[in-house]
Amino acid sequence: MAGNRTFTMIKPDAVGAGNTGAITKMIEEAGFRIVAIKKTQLTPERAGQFYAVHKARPFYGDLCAYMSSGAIVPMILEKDNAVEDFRKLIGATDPQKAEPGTIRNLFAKSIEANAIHGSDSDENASIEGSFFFSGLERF
Ligand code: FUP
Repeated sequence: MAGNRTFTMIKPDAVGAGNTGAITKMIEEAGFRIVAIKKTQLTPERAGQFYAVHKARPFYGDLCAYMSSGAIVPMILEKDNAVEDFRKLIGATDPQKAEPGTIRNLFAKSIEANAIHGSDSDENASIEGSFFFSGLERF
């Protein structure tokens, strides 16, 4: 059965451009409840841990440098079918391929600076949420 929570973070390009409010509004208007939210910044080491799955990829070094270059806004979100519905709301990794009206289509600058992350499975949503937040049982 599909889970009802996913994890997201607004990335440094979108936070730096002042789009945190506009993106958060889109997320809430799409029916997601914000369970947890904060503003923080990753060190290159922490960014490397978060994206460890991509360690062997050619873009890994640049990605870690970029993801630690400015503030991010991680969130845990709740909605029926959260992971799949959120991936639809953000659109394809490459903003050139993202459907019109998706968050990446509207706000991303490039495939690297692509405005927002969305977990790709219930299991990763749980792992990634725990990377930034603890003590959420009461929410
Ligand atoms: P997504 O699940 O859509 O975030 O995409 P991936 O897990 O495939 O990639 C994670 C992040 O790596 C992307 F958000 C941006 C970065 N990336 C690149 O910088 N270049 C690429 O060619 C692919 C991904």
